Amino acid sequence: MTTATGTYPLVTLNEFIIQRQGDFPYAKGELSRLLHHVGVAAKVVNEKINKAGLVDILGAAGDVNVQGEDVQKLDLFANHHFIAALRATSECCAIASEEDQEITLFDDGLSRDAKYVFCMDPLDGSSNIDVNVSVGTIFSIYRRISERGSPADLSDFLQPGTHQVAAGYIIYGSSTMLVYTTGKGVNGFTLDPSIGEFCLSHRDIRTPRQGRIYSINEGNYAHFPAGVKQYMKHCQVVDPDTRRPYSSRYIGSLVSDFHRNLLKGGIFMYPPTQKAPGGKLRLLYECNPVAFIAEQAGGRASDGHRRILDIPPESLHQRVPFYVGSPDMMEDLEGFLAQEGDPSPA
Ligand code: P6P
Repeated sequence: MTTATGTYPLVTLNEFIIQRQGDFPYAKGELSRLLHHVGVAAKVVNEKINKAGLVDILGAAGDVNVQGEDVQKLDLFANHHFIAALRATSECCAIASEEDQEITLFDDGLSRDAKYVFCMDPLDGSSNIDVNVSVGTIFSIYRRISERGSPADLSDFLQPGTHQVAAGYIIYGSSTMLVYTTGKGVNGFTLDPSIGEFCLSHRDIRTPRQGRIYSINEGNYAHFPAGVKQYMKHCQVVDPDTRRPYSSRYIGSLVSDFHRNLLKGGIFMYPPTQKAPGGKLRLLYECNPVAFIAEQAGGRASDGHRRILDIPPESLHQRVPFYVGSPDMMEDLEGFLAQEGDPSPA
């Protein structure tokens, strides 16, 4: 049988999770169940996002739709459904979300004793939905460090990115994909709407060492550190031997910009700017999960001076400068940042 994704034997997300459970001899299936429910929530959110353009029919956020339901902003809708799906697993004891100032505790019986905590940006780039630009969900999973059976606390979330047990994103684009890692490589699954399953479409993703794409919001150029400005000029030099000038590609949706560069090779940069002197992107649920995936695919991620995964978080919604992509391009950038004795935060 042939479906939209290909012919049998299709490997669905659930089949893959079960197959790879062997990677963790001591695993009892808790992480597998968590990942399965992430896939379920992703399908629910995907269905809603695909209809987002039908505001006239569905109503805009704040309206009451024809069923008499309050129409939620899609990022609140996504937040609600991912929290509900994770609560249902009883495998997670708390969630940190970009949408909520404080952590959400799951303190009912089984969940209170669960060994994982979950960080997420439920719908990153949601301002792009109105103009039909792809958006994404980004997530990161840690083992709790607080005592099981007691309520989770901030210490469970303020762990360095190296402690992540899994990380991933869903990109709601021309097709909907779920890309994740558990530290044994990166695999991508494309949602096949004809069977309602995420099917393995990108096995063991490896990012090219060198790419020809640089992604940055050039509108902030005046406030970039000198080393970033030098690197941008480096990208724009005409030098056929090094296949420069590179191409500038910037969607303004982290998951979309990162996913394209991951597959094709490239570098994404969000330096300090006048509006965001400490960087704009969030360490816990944007930079750490993306950095984990990048490194697992052979790429690198830093704040310009430190490996992202090594940064000890100080607060739940902490922002950092973020540079991520092909290792050779990251090395070139960091050379310029070092040359300039760049003053951006160490
Ligand atoms: P700017 C979207 O709002 C987001 O958080 C990321 O998805 C994206 O990479 C970045 O902000 C874009 O920021 O300032 O260039 O619009």
